[in-house]
Amino acid sequence: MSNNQQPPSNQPAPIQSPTGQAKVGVIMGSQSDWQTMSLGVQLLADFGVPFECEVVSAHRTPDKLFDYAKTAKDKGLQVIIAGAGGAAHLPGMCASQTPLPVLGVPVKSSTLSGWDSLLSIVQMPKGIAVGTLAIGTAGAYNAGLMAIQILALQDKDLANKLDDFRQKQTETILAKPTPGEI
Ligand code: RP5
Repeated sequence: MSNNQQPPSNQPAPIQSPTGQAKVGVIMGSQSDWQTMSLGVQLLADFGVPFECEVVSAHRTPDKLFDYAKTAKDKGLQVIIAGAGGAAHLPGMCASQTPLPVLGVPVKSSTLSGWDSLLSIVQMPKGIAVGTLAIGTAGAYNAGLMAIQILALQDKDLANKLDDFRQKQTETILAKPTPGEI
């Protein structure tokens, strides 16, 4: 949220993490990113993946970002999802301070429709990696999905849930092959 602004009336409520040690850390540059980022967080909750979620700004709270990234692995996180818009340096700077995989979500900005966010996040220099997702809500959702896929490599129950998820998704599409059918 920008200074002196109220949160949007359609701002989603905070999402409760499933109990247990947080495995995914979700950070975003502003309260205003929550509208987008909540889609991925909801997916984590739906899959029963414990997460933690926090506003951390690369530019406005740089010390907090460095502290977050440097301590993330030791406190048990396995994947970080970082969403930001505009001059979106959060994912890259986070990746520079942690060995954990960082998934970057370019939030759709009002001025440049997220092109600024996308290019800021995707053009990482060789040697520090950020896995960049699509602009906006699809990217946020898929960041949650990709985090689940990473965790599922070591978690059979989660892998089974993913198989079910994909099967149901396929069936949903196959069930209505006629364009325009509700
Ligand atoms: C970025 O600036 C944030 O990630 C957000 O997408 C954008 C605008 O932030 P606010 O002005 O809404 O706080 O740092």
